[in-house]
Amino acid sequence: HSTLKGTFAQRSKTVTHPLTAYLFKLMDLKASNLCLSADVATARELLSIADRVGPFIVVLKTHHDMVSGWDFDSEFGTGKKLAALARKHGFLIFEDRKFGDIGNTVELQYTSGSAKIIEWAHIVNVNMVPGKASVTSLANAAKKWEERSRYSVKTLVSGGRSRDSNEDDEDEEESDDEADVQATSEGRKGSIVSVTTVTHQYESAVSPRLDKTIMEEDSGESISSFEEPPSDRGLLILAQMSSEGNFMDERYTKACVEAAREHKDFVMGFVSQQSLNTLPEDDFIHMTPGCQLPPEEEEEGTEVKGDGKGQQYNTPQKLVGIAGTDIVIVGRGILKSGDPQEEAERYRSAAWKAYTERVR
Ligand code: S5P
Repeated sequence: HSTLKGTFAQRSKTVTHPLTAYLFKLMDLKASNLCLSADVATARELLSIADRVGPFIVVLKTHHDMVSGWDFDSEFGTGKKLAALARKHGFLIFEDRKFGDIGNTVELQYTSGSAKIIEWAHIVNVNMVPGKASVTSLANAAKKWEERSRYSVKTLVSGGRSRDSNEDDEDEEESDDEADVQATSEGRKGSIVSVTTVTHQYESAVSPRLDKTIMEEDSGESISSFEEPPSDRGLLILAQMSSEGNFMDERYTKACVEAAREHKDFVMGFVSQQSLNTLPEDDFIHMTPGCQLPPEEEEEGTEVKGDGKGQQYNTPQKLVGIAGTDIVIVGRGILKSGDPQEEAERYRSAAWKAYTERVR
């Protein structure tokens, strides 16, 4: 399939989903096709590892429900702090929630509750066992949210230019969009105000104040030059699993691909063990967990064993080079090493080498 030979830069120009296009660009810019599975115990560790490993990755995968001390505050909580780090280093946040219920339930789990996953996670995934309706419902929920969040409501100030009190540092990029919006709508506090400017709520919510806090804790580095991600949300369908004896057979995987093709504006691709692009027009992105490298001192190509709890591992070379996945997802391989930063670089480099050799 052509996507196996296409470079990420090329694919970023032709792919339908704006978030996938952004991600491909990021991968090309950072020379990385690595996702860290940040399976850590506390919110403090999560933010710390995200900041340290951020430069080497393009996606940070979370399981928010295994993290203790997660702060659910919608403005200054863990989700928003992660979002600020995502902007600083240039990566997307993927909440590995594996939604798996009837449409109505998954929609509420995605948008409501304490976690309000849709607010801070660019990407989520679904376990499609209950049927395609779960994908449709998540797609509808995302659409509604995106429509609402594309327009951040500002109070009208004289002269037509408006500002939010906490966005004083914001640069003035929005003027292009201004003409598009001349509506009145419900303001945040329930009052009717004129909408005069458009910003991504997602970005404005990551207030400059918060960015600064994180910057100051760091070495005073300025915010990275990575373009802001689009406000679109994306879904990955869990089409194949890495675990021993899983029940995702070929027929099931095929149904996942069909569902993806039916929702190309929301489904970015798959969590799978291989590339599932088969039709000429398919350009889904694939992320693959169950990835480890043999220890540095051992020779290249050594088999990597599982974790004794059903997890099975393959090397980046095999997953990217042979099976044709785009991004490898690595958790304990990086987290349990003595120097996670150095180890992340070792994985980045190995996965990137497998990619460059594949497209050569
Ligand atoms: O098939 C799968 C799908 C996922 S999302 N197999 C997996 O292991 N995962 C997730 O990837 C799993 O939940 C964990 O967060 C990560 C793998 O972690 P590691 O420590 O084994 O690399």
